[in-house]
Amino acid sequence: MKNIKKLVLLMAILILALAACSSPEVAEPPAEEEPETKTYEDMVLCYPQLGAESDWRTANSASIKQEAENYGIKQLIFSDAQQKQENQISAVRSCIAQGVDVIALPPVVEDGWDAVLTEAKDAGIPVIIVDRSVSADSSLYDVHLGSDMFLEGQRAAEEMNRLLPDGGNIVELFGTVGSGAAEGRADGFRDKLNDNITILDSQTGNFTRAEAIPVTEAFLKKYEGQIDGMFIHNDDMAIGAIEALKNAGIQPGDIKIVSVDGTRGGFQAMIDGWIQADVECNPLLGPQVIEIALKLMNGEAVEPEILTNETVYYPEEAADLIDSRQY
Ligand code: GZL
Repeated sequence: MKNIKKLVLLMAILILALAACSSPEVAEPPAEEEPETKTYEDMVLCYPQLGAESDWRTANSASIKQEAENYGIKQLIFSDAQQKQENQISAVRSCIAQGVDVIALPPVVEDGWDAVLTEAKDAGIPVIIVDRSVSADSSLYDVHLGSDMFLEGQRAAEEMNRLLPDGGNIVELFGTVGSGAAEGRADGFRDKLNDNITILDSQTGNFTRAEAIPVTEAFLKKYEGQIDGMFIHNDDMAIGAIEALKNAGIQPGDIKIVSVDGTRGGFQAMIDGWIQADVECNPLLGPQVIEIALKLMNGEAVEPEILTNETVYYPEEAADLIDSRQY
């Protein structure tokens, strides 16, 4: 009898074990579909360029166009706003309407971007602020990639202090009024300028050669014989100023010039003895813009502020370096 009970118990355990093993697989819930990783070939990039006012800008535009080709992006929507903010804003709105993947905006001035940046944000389009900065809240864009303009101004002042160790009078050729580049350089310059150097006057030449000529002529007339140095916010205006200095019979080095950008034209002016120091401002931002854009397309984290490492160039090295300059 006992053996029968043992057999029945054993058979019951066996049946239960088989039942557990043979239970139908419980279908796993389908894994959430991972979004496909975007590639450069998917990218439609909007670059509403501010203008074509300088050799720096020309090099910046060329860098964006060349790298868009090198990386093989699907489409670059490039436009030239001729230094007018309203044209840039219209170009950004057109890109939003086209549903581009990323907008890379090089703002002509700092203010006036909140509305259109909000529209891009509401449309879910990431924005990279390129080169100059904006005053809009950083929540309205994803990244700022460019130069530290305040530091560039500080470096320019340190060079002017070195060039005028006993002090003196200078004038300033200001870039585009309200632009992050000009305002930052001017503030940084004043932050480090020695007290024994006086800024007699500051007028805008709007970053162009043509507009720098009459401004310099007016300086020479108003402050005849008083000007020891000039702080000029970019090489294009410096080249315009030099033309006016030549026409006034002034010789290279009579007035100490500190300029910004480090373009080939600036290097030539250093070789010719007109510019005594050229603070670098690098326009070749194409690779970084496109690489950052792809990260934003794929929702990857990107540093909110990416500043370019820059230096100062001097006449002593200009002749050796000029042939290797990329802009
Ligand atoms: C600076 C850039 C400035 C250059 C000028 O990053 O915005 O604009 O210094 C250019 O040459 O016109």
